[in-house]
Amino acid sequence: EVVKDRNGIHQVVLQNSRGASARVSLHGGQVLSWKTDRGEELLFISSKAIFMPPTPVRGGIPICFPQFGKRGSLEQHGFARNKIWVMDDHPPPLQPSDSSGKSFIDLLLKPSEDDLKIWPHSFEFRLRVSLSAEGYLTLISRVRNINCKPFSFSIAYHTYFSISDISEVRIEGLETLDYLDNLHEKKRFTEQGDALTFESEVDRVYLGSSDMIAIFDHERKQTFIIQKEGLPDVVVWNPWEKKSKSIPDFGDEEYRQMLCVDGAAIEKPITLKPGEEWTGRLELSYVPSS
Ligand code: TA6
Repeated sequence: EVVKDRNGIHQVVLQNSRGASARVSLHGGQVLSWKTDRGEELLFISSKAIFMPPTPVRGGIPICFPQFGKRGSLEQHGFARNKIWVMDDHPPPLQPSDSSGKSFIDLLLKPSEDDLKIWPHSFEFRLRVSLSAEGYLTLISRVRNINCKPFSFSIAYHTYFSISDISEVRIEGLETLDYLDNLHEKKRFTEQGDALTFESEVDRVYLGSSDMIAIFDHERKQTFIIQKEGLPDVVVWNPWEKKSKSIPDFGDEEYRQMLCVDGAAIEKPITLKPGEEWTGRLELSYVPSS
């Protein structure tokens, strides 16, 4: 179902037979909502989010492409999340498992003449967002080099999970990994803990992670499971109180109700030769946990 938001931007609502739903905006190809069959919202959206292109909405799952972070002439986290995507009526076939029993939408982003001026690489970015019968959310990205010289990109699904309180959550699956710490000039450290818990601002890129990460929310008695392919790194970010107060579209205390854990490919950018295509898959699910 296609609806329009308050600024006339098209959003696509996906629904499964049990009443679970997801909402994807053509602005940025950004997932803005993912709800359980009981209508519980699983993603964080800031109460001060700005729904006015080209500003990316604070929350949901912005797609950082063609770069993560700030480097060179591209804006922070690249331009894909600031652009209007289009519905892709002729998506090349995916594996049957990517469609069977799922409600899905295919979106497409191609560079405009202006984009090519700041990032001179002809690409097609096809995004499939799907909701399974169990209510799991899958994002499949396919980036193709359209017969131009080889180019490299980094990518992150900047996922804002809604949590009960930051003191109640722990992440498992990042133990013993190296990470680049954005709070210490991106220096490399090694994770010592047996699970990641939060007492202050965290802004890290964990490197070479396994393909399954779990976020336990003790109060909600629920665990988010992140399963990924082609996305070797994991960004973990909570701005904490001081930083979130300096971000205009972040409410003062909201940092307690969110945690970004992003499937990403950052340390080793992906290089595509002419005609080559890269695929990255992210599946988000949730299970009751004791
Ligand atoms: O999550 C890592 C990070 O780069 C943080 O440093 C912070 O800047 C965050 O992304 C949000 O970036 P944004 O451009 O969406 O405000």
